Amino acid sequence: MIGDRKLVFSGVQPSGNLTIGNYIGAIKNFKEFSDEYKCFYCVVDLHAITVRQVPADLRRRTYETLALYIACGLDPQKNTLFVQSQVPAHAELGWILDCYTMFGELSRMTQFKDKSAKNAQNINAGLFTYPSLMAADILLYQTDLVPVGIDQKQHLELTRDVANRFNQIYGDTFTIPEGYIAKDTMKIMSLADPTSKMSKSDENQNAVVYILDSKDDIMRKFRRAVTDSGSAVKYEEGKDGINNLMTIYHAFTGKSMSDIEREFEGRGYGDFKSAVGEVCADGLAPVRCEFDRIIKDKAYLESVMKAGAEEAASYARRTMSKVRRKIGFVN
Ligand code: ATP
Ligand code: LTN
Repeated sequence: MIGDRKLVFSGVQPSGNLTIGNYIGAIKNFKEFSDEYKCFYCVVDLHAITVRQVPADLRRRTYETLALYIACGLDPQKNTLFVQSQVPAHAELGWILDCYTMFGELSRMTQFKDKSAKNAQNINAGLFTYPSLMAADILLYQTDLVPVGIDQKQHLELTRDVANRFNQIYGDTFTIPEGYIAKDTMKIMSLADPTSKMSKSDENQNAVVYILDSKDDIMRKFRRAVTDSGSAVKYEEGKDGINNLMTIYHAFTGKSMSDIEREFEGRGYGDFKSAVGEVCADGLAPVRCEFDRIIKDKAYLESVMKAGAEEAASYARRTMSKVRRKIGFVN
């Protein structure tokens, strides 16, 4: 809480080109909080290096992720937009919270299991302790609300557990955060395999629609999207492919599932896939246009980063001095 305003924190890794999963599940919702809440939106580059990154690509994507935040409507005057590694308190509190997070807890994290399977040659300690760094991100700012996709629910629960544990040992130190998971759009699935999450690090380019894809690419990817053998546009258990397309259509049009069913009654999957492509491409066109403009202005982006990091650091400092004192570090 800041005065009587609640505090919102969320982050996106600059680990690849952002997808419509990131957009619908997370970023698109961020700006809804800007008017009422004090919002911190972070580019979490420390998290991104848990998977090996090419340095030049990481740097470029850090600028791009920040530019996308702004292109998606996050006004840097109203929101604190910053880069995680530019506020050293994240790493500092991350280490401290490592010491209050149990090996067994971290071993149960499904993201760790998934990523270890995908990166068998680089199962590093950072990949394992990723959730305590995420807890540090959130707890540093005394966050009330964390908007994320459903895949992050387990990490949020761990954050709450660690915060409660710390508070129990040392007395009230951290606000216990709540997740904000938009129910109807919480998980956008891969277009090639609708049983798995659409993920920016997927190697199959056709499985993923990127926010910055051209209209032609978007249309082509939706036309090729895997669906089941039926033909009616109907939201039903087990029809993962069509359910996913309906969720995406809903996200861009605001129409309910039953309205969508009515709209496409008697029309086949082909028609529907083209319609999803259209609303998605049209919905993203203004974002792409803004992005193209903003990304050219490095100096502007750097000024946003700098102001953001300074403001974030000043909030973080307050929590850190409390934490340091409670633990028994000499000031
Ligand atoms: P990676 O593939 O590198 O693990 P990612 O695509 O899962 O990345 P993150 O940067 O880890 O993306 O996630 C940023 C935010 O986007 C998180 O809040 C996450 O829950 C949300 N998100 C990511 N993918 C999806 C998806 N397919 N559907 C809904 N939300 C998503
Ligand atoms: N773990 C998240 C990214 C992330 C995050 C955060 C989200 C890092 N720190 C703090 C919300 C709050 C992910 O993989 N999507």
